[in-house]
Amino acid sequence: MTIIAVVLSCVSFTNPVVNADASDPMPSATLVGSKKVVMPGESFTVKYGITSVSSDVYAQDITFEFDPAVMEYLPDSIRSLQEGVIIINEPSTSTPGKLRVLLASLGSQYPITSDAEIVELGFKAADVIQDTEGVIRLTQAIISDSQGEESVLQPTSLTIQITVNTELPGDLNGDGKVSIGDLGIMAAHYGKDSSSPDWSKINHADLNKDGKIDIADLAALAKKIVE
Ligand SMILES: [Ca+2]
Ligand SMILES: [Ca+2]
Repeated sequence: MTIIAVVLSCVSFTNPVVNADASDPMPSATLVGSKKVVMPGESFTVKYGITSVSSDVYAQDITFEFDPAVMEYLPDSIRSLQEGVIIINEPSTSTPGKLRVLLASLGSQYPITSDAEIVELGFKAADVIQDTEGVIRLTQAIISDSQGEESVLQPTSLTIQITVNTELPGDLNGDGKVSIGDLGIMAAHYGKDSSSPDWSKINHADLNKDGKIDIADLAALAKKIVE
């Protein structure tokens, strides 16, 4: 009797992982705001930078766009954050909502060779009357190396939330206006005073700040409603 042993040999083929050229990522632009949330009329700054550059950068042509009804660029606020890199033009504000900036390195000792924050610009939120989102878009960014080889950066954008302070006297429900809804809240707390357990939550209905919610507050609120 012959025992035939069949040896199955399992050969596993390991597929080499095809690396999508991760060593050469696309050069990109970055925008970072000094604040995420501002109040109407408040100033803030935005920093423009580049990441993943593959060759030395000597010149840059960048264009920012934003809604001029929501924010404005503060003239003369732009400044370089890199030694030896200058802003050649004070960006024109003649086209509202659009800024084009040209940057250049001053000689072969000042190229940008790695991730860097390059310029800072000042903006001011408009006096909006309701919460608004302001978006600053980098719509075009072209960089050049020493050989005149141009590269287009991936566009990017930055969103700034403009939040209206609703501390309007008499606006008890926080909807930005004084109306009958506020009177409803006040009426529900009528007669309460500083000894009431929930006073800290409702004392904004004490319009004349005398420590009690009474007919004088109702009358004051009624006057604001019909004004
Ligand atoms: Ca209200
Ligand atoms: Ca009162």
